[in-house]
Amino acid sequence: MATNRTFTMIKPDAVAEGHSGAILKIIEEAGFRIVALKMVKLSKERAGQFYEVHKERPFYGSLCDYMSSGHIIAAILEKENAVTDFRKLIGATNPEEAAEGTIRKLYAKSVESNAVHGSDSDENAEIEGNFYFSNIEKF
Ligand code: 3AN
Repeated sequence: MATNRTFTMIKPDAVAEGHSGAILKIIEEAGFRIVALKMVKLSKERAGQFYEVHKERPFYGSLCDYMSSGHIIAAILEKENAVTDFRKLIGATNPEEAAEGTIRKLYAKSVESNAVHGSDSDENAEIEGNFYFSNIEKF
């Protein structure tokens, strides 16, 4: 069953360069309601846990270094069709392939430093939300 929720992170370089406000504005203007939000700095180990599914991929070590290199903003978002609509709003993983007007087209620098994360399924949205927020049902 669709939960109408997704999970996002604004990644370290986008936060450090001061794009958080602009990115959150795009998200809200696209009709997403922010139901939980916090700024955190992950340890490399914690970043590794979040991206555990990618641990066999060649970019895993570099991804964990990058995601623990500075503060990130984690948020749970609500909207009908949240997962699918948010993936459309952020654009392709590789910014060179991201559609005009998408968050990654605007702010991503590379396939790794791609500005934002968006869950790829309802199931992962719940798992990822629970990674950062406890008792997410209450939000
Ligand atoms: P998405 O975030 O679009 O769902 P995934 O789940 O395939 O993409 O990858 C998770 C994260 O791993 C990406 N957001 C990106 O930061 C990094 N990543 C993915 N593919 C590569 C790659 N080929 N080289 C370096 N980093 C990558």
